Amino acid sequence: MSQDQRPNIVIMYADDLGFGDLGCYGASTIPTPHLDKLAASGLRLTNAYATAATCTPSRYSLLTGSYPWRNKDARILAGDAPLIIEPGSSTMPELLRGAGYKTGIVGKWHLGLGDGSVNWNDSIDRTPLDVGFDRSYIMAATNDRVPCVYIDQNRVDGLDPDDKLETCYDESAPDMVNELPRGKDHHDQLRVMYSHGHDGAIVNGVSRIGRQAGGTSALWTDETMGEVFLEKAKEFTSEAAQADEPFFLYYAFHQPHVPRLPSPRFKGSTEHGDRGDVIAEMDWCAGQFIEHLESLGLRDNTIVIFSSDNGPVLDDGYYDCAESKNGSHRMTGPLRGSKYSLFDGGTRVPTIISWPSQIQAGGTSAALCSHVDLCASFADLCGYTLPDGAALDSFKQLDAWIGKDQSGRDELLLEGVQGTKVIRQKNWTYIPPHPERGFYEADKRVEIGCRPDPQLYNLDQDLGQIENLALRDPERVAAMDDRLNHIIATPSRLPVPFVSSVGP
Ligand code: NG6
Ligand code: CA
Repeated sequence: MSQDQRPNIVIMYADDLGFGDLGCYGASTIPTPHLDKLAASGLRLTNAYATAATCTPSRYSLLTGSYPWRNKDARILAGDAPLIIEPGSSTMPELLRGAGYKTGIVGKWHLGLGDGSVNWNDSIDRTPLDVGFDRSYIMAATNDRVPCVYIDQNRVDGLDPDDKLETCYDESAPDMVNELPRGKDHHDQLRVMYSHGHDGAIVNGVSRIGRQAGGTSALWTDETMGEVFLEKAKEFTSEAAQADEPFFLYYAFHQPHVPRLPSPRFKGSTEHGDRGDVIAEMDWCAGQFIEHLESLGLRDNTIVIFSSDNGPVLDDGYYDCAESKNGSHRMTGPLRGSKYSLFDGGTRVPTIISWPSQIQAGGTSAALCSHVDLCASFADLCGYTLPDGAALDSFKQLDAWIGKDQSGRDELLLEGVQGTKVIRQKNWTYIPPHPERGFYEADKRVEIGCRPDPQLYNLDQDLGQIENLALRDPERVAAMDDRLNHIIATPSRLPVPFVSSVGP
């Protein structure tokens, strides 16, 4: 592709949005007109997967092109956890920057910061700026974890130098100076009660995971978070357009992750309470951003991908009526399982790609796609050669993503919660035996797909993964088990090992 034809690339990534949560994927009671329009302008993928059923592992794979278990630290991270991506490695933003793109991230990060202890009051080391982004406006982890502040480049945005910010994830550590009240001690100060975890620092009337002292000059307000990120995303895009450079933007929404606190504009806009309302809000943000691209004249040659980091969940730690108001809405459409699960509801996510100058409008494709392939696919698009040891599990799959190849991958691996794994080959899914763990939280009935016996499903005939065929097809089980273990042990693009010729 010639220099001046290089498309801009935008990845809009929802947090915990399910396969059935958008109108264009079958939701009839949550209005998502802007994302439906985006799908109508491009291609709707029905067989596309995030690599994991939780956030950090999934986002790690998206940005590095490696399966999450290649890095032992790719687990749901605390807000003060160290950066888990090696600075200077060939991440998606780094390779696009190498190909001349201006790169930006806005929104949820959750891949760690610093190298073990973060001083929030100074310039922060090891941020997105160290792994390929030119511009970064983020929250450190999740909207339910401290620190509840925005980070602009490598500084906490708006922090008064006299208002020292500290965080602590040790429940039993001594009180900190200026510590914010904790949910567990002050139920009277809570607007929404926690159901499990989430009994730490109270910010904006909602208690979070972790403890925070100070930083009150810089606290976020959940209800305006959508607009804050939208404005930053627009600002980045305008700047790139002015500089006349191609750009890559990773626009990582906080919706519909808990706590769900819609802006007044969307409060009460759906029949499903706050979960439905924040999905409608996210849809509006996506629509506003796309209109901005249009106003800059950039829509035709911009690849816009919209997807989600993992499947959906109703109660993820707060009594916010998501369960009681869900009604007949099916967050995962026809799929079994949800966030955390080895079943498809954990990882198969709505995935829309629009690129008006190249992709025919209104299509649907059942090509088997994994988010892990976007790294190698974009490298290919830009003529960038990935070095050995980079993007270990990423394949060039752009043709599948843009609807030119209807089959996509032959196989892929997926990660459930706590490192559990699944292999999908063509229309078959094999879940190896796992120690029985029917529930994720002690008091929470979340089906995560772990059983002590092998499970085999034929998705062509049984999309809902109901009928376990393992006993009827032991040969397929054995072959898929071998293949799963082989891929776990052998990344597709191994680094070249150093062999000393003179011995140890
Ligand atoms: C879990 C949290 C959940 C959510 C999740 C991360 C508890 C009991 N549960 O540990 O609320 O924050 O981590 O979600 O604290 S994710 O989408 O970022 O992976
Ligand atoms: Ca998530």
